[in-house]
Amino acid sequence: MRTQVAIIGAGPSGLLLGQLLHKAGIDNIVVERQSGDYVLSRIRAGVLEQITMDLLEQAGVAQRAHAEGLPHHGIELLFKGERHRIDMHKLTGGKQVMVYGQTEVTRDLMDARAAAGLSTVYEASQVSLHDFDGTQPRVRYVKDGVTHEIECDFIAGCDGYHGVSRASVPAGSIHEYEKVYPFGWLGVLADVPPVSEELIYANTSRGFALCSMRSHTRSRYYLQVPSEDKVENWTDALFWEELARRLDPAARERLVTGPSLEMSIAPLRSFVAEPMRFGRLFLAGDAAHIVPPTGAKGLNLAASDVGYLSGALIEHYREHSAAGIDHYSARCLSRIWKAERFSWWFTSLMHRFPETGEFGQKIQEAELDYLIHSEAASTSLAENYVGLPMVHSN
Ligand code: RFL
Ligand code: PHB
Repeated sequence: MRTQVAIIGAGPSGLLLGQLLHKAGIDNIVVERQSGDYVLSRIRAGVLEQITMDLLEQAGVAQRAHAEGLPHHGIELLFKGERHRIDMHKLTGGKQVMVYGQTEVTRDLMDARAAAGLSTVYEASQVSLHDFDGTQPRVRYVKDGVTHEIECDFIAGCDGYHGVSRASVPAGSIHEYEKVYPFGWLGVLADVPPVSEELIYANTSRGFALCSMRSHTRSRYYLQVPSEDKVENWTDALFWEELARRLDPAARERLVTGPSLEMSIAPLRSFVAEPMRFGRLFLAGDAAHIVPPTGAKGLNLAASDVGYLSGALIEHYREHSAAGIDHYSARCLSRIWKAERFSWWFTSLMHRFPETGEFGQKIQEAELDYLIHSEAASTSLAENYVGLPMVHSN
């Protein structure tokens, strides 16, 4: 088999890259370890930046996100028992985010890929990457007991944090930066109306809570839990009881509970691997970096990486120029580190840290008080939350 770009991973970064390349007439094959249904069963991100929406549009898959997504102009910060609104729309000169689930983004991309008749190999095992330091890279995998090989010009490693792509790079060629937080997020998805029109980020003495949504009838809620906690320790009743305790009285009153459709715990981590290009192998999305979900940046960074990568590959094929390829890693990392900083800062501001005690809580409350009363500080939060621009020069 031969293709121009072999893409490892059918998560949002792999599928979006495939679609952007296809639109530009660049041939690609996606190789995914799991089944399509498994990929769609993972409940993850919910907030899309305008830049992500623009890329979905460029890929020709934004219709349903526009029709069914919920544009949000602000978020609410809850601390010391009261909610305060950050008007992102006003503070950023008219920007907004779109609340639309990652599962739906993935479904739209899968449908578009199938409709265009592009090849995707699901349930591929023993995926391995070869010769990306030369001019003729290859990807090998086993499907139904048979070994296959793809010859290609480039490999895009879009296979997430636990994927094979980053692991294929010689240890001496890559530098990894990591911070692990002493807590995780327990998430529940339920078919109940959201407690509020906008997302509520809550700092409480019992720990962080987030009220999010997928639609007017489907809610997504999260609770900060210790790293060692297990989902088996929780029931729906315990979850709703603890969430209610972390809300203000008015929200508690409005909270509608119901059976969970999904309950899981996600660990919180900050991670960056540098560089993101190794000869003819490019890393993109969670394969190269992880942010704690507090800033809602993971999927958005995956999209902007793929925006840069598709641009670079299009430049290579159309203009025979290596400029985009040569600048790929630096361009991505400049945006990634700013999102890493924002996600770390917002996580540090909103969560209970075991080691900081009452003093830490007082400092957080002082910063939150400053944040809601200072236009400079709330503008900084707003401009990061809606997403910093993609810069194309170096
Ligand atoms: P993914 O989604 O992990 O997809 C990688 C794909 O690669 C496959 N794979 C392999 N395929 C072939 N061979 C191998 N050896 C392979 N190894 C793995 C996997 O099966 C998978 O299908 O990475 P991608 O595409 O880079 O996308 C990244 C996003 O999924 C991630 O950043 C976001 O979900 C993060 N995130 C959020 N991001 C936002 O922008 N806004 C949010 O509101 C937001 N909320 C969240 C989040 C992540 C969460 N969790 C569970 C970590 C909330 C949560 C709770
Ligand atoms: C979500 O809806 O899953 C979500 C929203 C905002 C975040 C993280 C997750 O910051």
